[in-house]
Amino acid sequence: MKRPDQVKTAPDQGMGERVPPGQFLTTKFPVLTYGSEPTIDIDTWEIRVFGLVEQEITLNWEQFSQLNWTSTVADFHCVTQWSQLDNHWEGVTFADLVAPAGPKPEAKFVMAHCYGGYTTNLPFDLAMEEGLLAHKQEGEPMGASHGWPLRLIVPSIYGWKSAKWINGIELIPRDLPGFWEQRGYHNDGNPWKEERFWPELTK
Ligand SMILES: Nc1nc2c(c(=O)[nH]1)N[C@H]1C(S)=C(S)[C@@H](COP(=O)(O)O)O[C@H]1N2
Ligand SMILES: [Mo]
Repeated sequence: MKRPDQVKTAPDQGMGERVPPGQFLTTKFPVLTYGSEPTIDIDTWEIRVFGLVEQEITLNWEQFSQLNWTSTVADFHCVTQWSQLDNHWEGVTFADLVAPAGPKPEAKFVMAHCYGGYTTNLPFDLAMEEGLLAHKQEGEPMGASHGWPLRLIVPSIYGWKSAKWINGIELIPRDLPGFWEQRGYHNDGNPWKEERFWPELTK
């Protein structure tokens, strides 16, 4: 991918083509959470797929565990300027999770809902292409502060779209802003275009 010209870039750390403009590499995975961490009991944990679907589904942890699991390696870019490369995630693709619900053709966007009330929005096609519902990080169940037992991972957009403690996937016809998108973050969050905050705020 090409960097836009004229943008301020982080110092070259030898990974130039993989580090978006204005980002710095880190080797540990920082925790970034707004507000307090939700407490989750795996026995009552659920995830629900609803909205523009043929049939709403709700899975408990045992049912989720029986889906088709897969692993991926991906980079992660937080809008607060850290990037971490080559993270290993294991879980179920967004596409595999929503398939049994039967997404309707009118489903164009996704609102991700989380324990604790956090939300974030993204295009349905993007979620279908690269979304992963991850349980394991670097081969181990992820830490509570990283979203245990399940978080969304969408590597090509900023990390705030990677909803931790996810418990709902709502398919919607028109785009709506999630938690940070209502509070000044860019709607789309493409790190290669530095879509960090509302254009009005960065002029
Ligand atoms: N539920 C929830 N998900 C969230 C957040 C949050 O505050 N609550 N923070 C987001 C932000 S801004 C980032 S950068 C990543 C950070 O993930 P990490 O804490 O595992 O590094 O989670 C995202 N997902
Ligand atoms: Mo972030």
